[in-house]
Amino acid sequence: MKNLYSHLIKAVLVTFQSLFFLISNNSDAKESDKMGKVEVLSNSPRVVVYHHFLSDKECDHLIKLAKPHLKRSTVIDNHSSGSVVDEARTSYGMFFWPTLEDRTVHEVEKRIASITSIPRENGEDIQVLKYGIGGEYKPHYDYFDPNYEGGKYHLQRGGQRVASFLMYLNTPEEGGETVFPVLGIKVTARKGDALLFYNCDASGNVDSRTLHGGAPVIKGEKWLATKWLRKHRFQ
Ligand SMILES: O=C(O)CCC(=O)C(=O)O
Repeated sequence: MKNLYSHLIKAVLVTFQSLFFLISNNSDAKESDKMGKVEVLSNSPRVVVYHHFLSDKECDHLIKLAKPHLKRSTVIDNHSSGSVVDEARTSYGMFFWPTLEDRTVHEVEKRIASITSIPRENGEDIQVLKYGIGGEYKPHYDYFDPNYEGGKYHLQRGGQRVASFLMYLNTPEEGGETVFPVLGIKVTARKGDALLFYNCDASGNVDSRTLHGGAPVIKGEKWLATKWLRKHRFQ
C-alpha cells in the first residue's frame, strides 16, 4: 500500500513538472494564442486591424529597448538618396539593428511574417516611434515615387513597399489615431493592436487611396512600431 502511494505521488509530481515545463517553454504559443479579433476596415485597398497582436509585456519591452536610441524622425528626400527632417513628421524614432534585436524582436518579426505571408527578409528593420503632445505625421504615402531620384534609389533596395505593418505600443490618452483621409478611416491607437494595409494592388500598382497619417497627439504620448514590407528581399 505504501509503495502504491509513493508511486502515485511520483506520478502526480512528474505530471506537474511536465505541465510546468510545457507552459514555461511555450511562451511563443501563449502569446499568439491570445491574439484577438481581426477587423477588416477596407477590402480595397485591404486595411486590417489585428487586436492584441502584441502582449503588454512585448509592447513595454520594445519601448524599453528603443528608448535610449531615439532621434528626430526624418522623411525621404525626393531629390537624393538621403532623408531630411521635415515638419510633416514630428516624431522621434529609431530602427532596430541586428545586435540590438533580442528574442522578443525575433518573435515579433516571425509573427509579422506569418500573419502577412511576406518573408522576413523582405521587411525593413522594425522602427519604433515616439510622438509627444502635438506630435504627428501628416498624410503621406509609404510607397516610393519612381519619378523622383529619391524614389528611384529606394526602389533599388528591394522594390516597392507593398504593405505597411503598424503596431501600437501604448494607448495615448487622447489623439494619435492613424487616419486614411481618402478612405474615411480612423484607427484608434490601442496598446497591442496592429494595423496592416497594402500600398499596392495585386498587380503591384501603387494605390493612392492609401494616403494616411498619424493624427496629432492631444494628451499623453504615443509609441508605435512600424515595419515596411518590400516586394523583394530588402538590402
Ligand atoms: O503614426 C501613425 O499612426 C502613422 C505612422 C505612419 O504613417 C508611418 O510610419 O508611415
